[in-house]
Amino acid sequence: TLSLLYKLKKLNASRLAPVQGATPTHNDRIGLIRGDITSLQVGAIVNAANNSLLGGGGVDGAIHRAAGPSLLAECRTLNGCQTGSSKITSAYSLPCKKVIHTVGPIYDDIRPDNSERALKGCYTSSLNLAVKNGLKTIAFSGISTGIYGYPSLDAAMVACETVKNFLDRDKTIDKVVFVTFEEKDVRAYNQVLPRFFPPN
Ligand code: AR6
Repeated sequence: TLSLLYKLKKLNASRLAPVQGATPTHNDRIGLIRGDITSLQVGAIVNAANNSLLGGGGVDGAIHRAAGPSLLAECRTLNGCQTGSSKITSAYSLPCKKVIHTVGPIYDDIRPDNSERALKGCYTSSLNLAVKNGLKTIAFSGISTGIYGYPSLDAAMVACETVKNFLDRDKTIDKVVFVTFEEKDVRAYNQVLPRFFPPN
């Protein structure tokens, strides 16, 4: 019976998931995947950028490489972006429709409240841009959890809480996918997700 339940659950998850290019799990409105965000055929992928919006390492570098040089050309016209805010561009060679560039905080362990406020701003401003642009599915990279040093568990709490508050009020977004890359972030999301979103 257990294995049958498991198979049914998997079948159900794949039927409900509107995201191509990965197998998101969790429930019908929330996905968690470990993998390459550049391969997702979603409405928008969210890039962990810096204030210049002119590219960098980590996921930012991967997104610019996969999108091609036209992305950088468009980013040059945007005059940067403030920490905790987001800007949207075309996706060029990427399979998603748009790229939302958000600037996470460099984690400040003396003033963690400031970091938290900025990180919340990243999630809220990105979701607002998705809604404004009529995008139904959005995939977030682990903003600030790489080079910017935000502790994974704290960042996952902020991500889940902010997304939950948003989705409770918004009815236009079909699915939010959290994309993890490193094991530490997979563990953090597996711990935090069920506290905010009931699994299917
Ligand atoms: N593909 C997918 N995810 C990745 C990749 C990749 N190739 N590399 C890292 N991650 P980070 P930040 C995950 O460092 O901490 C850039 O230089 C990583 O495991 O990319 O916000 C920008 O230009 C982590 O979960 O971004 C900024 O200067 C998440 O992506 C600065 O880094 C974010 O890690 C931003 O730092």
